[in-house]
Amino acid sequence: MSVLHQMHVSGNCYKVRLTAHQLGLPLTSKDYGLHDGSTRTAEFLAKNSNGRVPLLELDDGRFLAESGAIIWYLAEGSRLLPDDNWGRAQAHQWMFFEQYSHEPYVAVARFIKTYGTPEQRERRKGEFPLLMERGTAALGVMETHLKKQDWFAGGRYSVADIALYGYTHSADEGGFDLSAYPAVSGWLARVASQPGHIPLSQKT
Ligand SMILES: N[C@@H](CCC(=O)N[C@@H](CS)C(=O)NCC(=O)O)C(=O)O
Repeated sequence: MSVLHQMHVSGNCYKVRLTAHQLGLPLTSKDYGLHDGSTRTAEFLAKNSNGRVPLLELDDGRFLAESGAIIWYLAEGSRLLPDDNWGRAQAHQWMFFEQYSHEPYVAVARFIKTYGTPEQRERRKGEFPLLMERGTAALGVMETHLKKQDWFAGGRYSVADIALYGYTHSADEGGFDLSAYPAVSGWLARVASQPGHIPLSQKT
């Protein structure tokens, strides 16, 4: 069975658990601490030289890093990938958007505000104006899209929705007010009502 190396509260790791659960793919997990440097040990760096989770360990000993790459790999051949080339290109568009314009702000604000140590919160409080400005911009881009369409790519629920759901649904933990985004809020409810949905708190 594949092993998900993870930090349980991480939205990036949740994307993988959610995808696997919705596709009925068995997964076991190995948990790492948020503040103990356990993804930076020589043993872990031999598995992923980037020192980060999620990291998927396949039965044959191969390792795959990066949440977007992992959920795409798991979803290959399933309903969670759009059918045609244009739909898949749209999925990539939104997954790259998530990694460059959304996650670095929405997820980092959440980490510092809700999961940071008191020392981290104090040391990094100067980052908040930029995190809030850029995170708010990303939520605005999502709102504009979702006013016109129910899903991000291919006309139905896909890995692009899972990638964006990971940190959008928990954006309030970063200090973002989701009530200001009615189309995003409607989409969050649609995602949560998909078959096989699990909350972030659920273990594999
Ligand atoms: N782009 C990566 C980001 C991975 C990432 O930032 N992982 C964090 C947890 S969410 C981590 O492993 N942090 C531990 C560290 O940097 O030492 C992805 O989408 O998987």
